[in-house]
Amino acid sequence: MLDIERLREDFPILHQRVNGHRLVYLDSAATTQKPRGVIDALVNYYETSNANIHRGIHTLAQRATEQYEGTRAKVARFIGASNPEDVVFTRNTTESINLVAHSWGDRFIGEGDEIVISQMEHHSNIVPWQLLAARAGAAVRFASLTPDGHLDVDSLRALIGPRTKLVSLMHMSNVLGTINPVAEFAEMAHRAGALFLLDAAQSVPHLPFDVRATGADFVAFSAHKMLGPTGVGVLWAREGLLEEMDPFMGGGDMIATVREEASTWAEVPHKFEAGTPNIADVIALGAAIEYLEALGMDEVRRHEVALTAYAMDTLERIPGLAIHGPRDPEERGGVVSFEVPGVHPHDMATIADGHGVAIRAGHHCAQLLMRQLRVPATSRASFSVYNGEDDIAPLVEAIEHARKVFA
Ligand code: C6P
Repeated sequence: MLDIERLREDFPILHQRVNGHRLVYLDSAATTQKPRGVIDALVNYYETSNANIHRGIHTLAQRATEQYEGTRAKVARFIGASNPEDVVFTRNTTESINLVAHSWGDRFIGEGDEIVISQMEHHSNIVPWQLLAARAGAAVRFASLTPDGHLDVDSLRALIGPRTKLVSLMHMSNVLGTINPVAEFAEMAHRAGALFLLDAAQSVPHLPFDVRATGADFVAFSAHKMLGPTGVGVLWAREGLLEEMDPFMGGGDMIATVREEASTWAEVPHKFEAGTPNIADVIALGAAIEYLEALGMDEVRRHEVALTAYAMDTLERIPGLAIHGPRDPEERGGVVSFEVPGVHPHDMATIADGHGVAIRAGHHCAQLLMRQLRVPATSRASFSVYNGEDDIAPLVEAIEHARKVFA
């Protein structure tokens, strides 16, 4: 069992009062807080090792390169990938997906081809495909949802056919919490000869993740949602795929030779990392991974399932309150989107802030899903390792306060 009291000691930001109350941070699906080890890794890098990588012969450059490439190996280990060379560092999940849309999509998607996604997706797994479809004369198809917040498997199956070149779906919904049976979806894509991209922005940080078990060809996620710094994303690709793809951006570090007539590319993954990368933050992602590994991802998942179950049981006792997404906490992650009758989510979040409780309100970059739910926005509480049952009572107090104000 996670020792939450002790664990909170590792997160300096949590030791403050907001609007006169203990800070209760329930917005980890947007971005997580950072443990001391991650902050120290950033400071330590700048104090002891700051240098550009892959270029210098001097000691600092070698040290920085070793630490940067060391994180690539840690990422591979964390997601069960056998080759660190299949891991590309980007800025975030959004950039990882855009990289695939350009470097793979512009080469392999053509007129009349189809890309299958779902109405559950985050905008970063919708818009890059719409842009690609417009460039290529292809079409984007949308699988629908069931009333209880699952992806409708029959609708997905019906959409996947001979024209399908790519199926791109999220692993865990940032609004409903739904965990999709992605291995099944990957198999459906592969049977049709299509590739499968997995948006793992909300899953890699919260559950034991084995890239082989997902069946995915591409996996995208962000460091800042897994206790790491902002400005670093990951794209993993099945062995051999990166070699077949064109570069995303051109510049330093991604070339083998540059001639007036033409240039040639560096080996993967460097072919996809043009220019000086976000060295310090990549190194600090390594510290975040070590922190999560020390906790144990099985423990992290167990903790979040128990906390989600407790939060749902408690919130459901509030008259009229409705929770979106699957009822079974085992089928979802630590994300609880809810409606308080008569209270707009933005008012709910403002009142919660007055109680020191940070929740998110809005469409959560999922406007297609909002339309399916027939709401303009939701209030959302989302959890990470530092949240405990004692964070739920302040949320309930804030909801009760909002109900009185808007009664
Ligand atoms: N969701 C949320 O509050 P970036 O911004 O590129 O790091 O991650 C994008 C992204 C992609 N997929 C899913 C499933 C996500 O949840 C997110 C980010 C945040 O829900 C910010 S909108």
